[in-house]
Amino acid sequence: MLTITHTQGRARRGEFVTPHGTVQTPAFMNVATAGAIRGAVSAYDLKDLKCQVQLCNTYHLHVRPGDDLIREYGGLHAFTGWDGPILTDSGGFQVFSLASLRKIKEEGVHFSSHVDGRKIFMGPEESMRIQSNLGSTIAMAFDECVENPAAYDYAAASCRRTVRWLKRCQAEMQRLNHLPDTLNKKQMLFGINQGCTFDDLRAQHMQEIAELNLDGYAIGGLAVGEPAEDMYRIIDTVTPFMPKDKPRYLMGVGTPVNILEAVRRGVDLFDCVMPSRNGRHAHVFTWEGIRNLNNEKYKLDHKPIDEECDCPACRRHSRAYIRHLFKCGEMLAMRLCVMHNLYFYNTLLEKIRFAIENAQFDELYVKFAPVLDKRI
Ligand code: PRF
Ligand code: ZN
Repeated sequence: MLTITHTQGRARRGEFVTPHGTVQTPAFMNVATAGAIRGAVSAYDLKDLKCQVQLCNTYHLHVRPGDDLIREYGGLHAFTGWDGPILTDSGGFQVFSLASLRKIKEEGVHFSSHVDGRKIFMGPEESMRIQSNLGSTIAMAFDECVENPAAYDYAAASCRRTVRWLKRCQAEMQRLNHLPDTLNKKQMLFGINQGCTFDDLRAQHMQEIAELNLDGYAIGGLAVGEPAEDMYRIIDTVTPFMPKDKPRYLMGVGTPVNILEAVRRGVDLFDCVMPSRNGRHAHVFTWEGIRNLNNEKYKLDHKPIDEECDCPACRRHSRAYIRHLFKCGEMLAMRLCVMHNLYFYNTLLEKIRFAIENAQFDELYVKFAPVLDKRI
């Protein structure tokens, strides 16, 4: 259940109660694909970075170290040392983006592992069993994320199958949550809307899955190469059919401006590799725009990454020092920039929440939408 405490236009400020704690929404979920945020950031850093939710991956953890091992260990919370909410993505997207020799059938997907080429089968039931072994707070439904651009007929047939898969996910999760030795008997299930860039498919699919009374609803299949305008249009198309009292999650999005645009259209949850991936490449987000710390102009710059930021990196270190660490290939360079970027994203969402509470979201949007994605 999501309790909406404030709204401004279509933007929502809410509280999402989970068995592992309450998430203040809108929220950013921090990507820890294989159980760790890439860039040497540990679970003990997460609270300092204002992280609320960790996102891990069914496919990666199934391939290595194996969900059986994690279950035997005591689940993903014990394994990673994070006791807050964990969302696991179903593998649907990763199977389509990473695995090779893929064969999609009604029962599921046959593919080869990206690690060792081993043949794997994953369908809705397998994905739910793996996520149940991981004991995550929220499991995502097993879907097909169709590549962009797609033919209409293929997209339509894929949508039909994703609905059938979702019903199988729901039945399997209900069965697993009632077994006596299940790790998290209150595991939640989110459905995923698909339909490529076709508005009629998107709307119809969302109406169908909204009837299933799931714990939350995601918009998938976006940020896969389509123009941002298409993404915003599809959000406008599907949100009217999304239940008001359930969280709305835009998967794999995005830049700070994408997030502002989506919140304005009524989205509550986000995840993206951008803060960690960009940080590892010396690209840092600031309230003035995006800097590249490799740039010569920072070589004697005493200022922190962002003058307004009080993250662990900005409290102590200068642009000149971090630039030097990158030049020397020191791991600390990545760690500092990833920490700063995650802090920046979580602070952006905090500012968004505060603005909606105080009916100031329009001002926040006007102030930041023109600058945050710019390179400076
Ligand atoms: N499906 C799943 N995970 C995802 C996506 C999707 O469509 C996306 C799309 N950007 C990111 N992660 N299961
Ligand atoms: Zn900082």
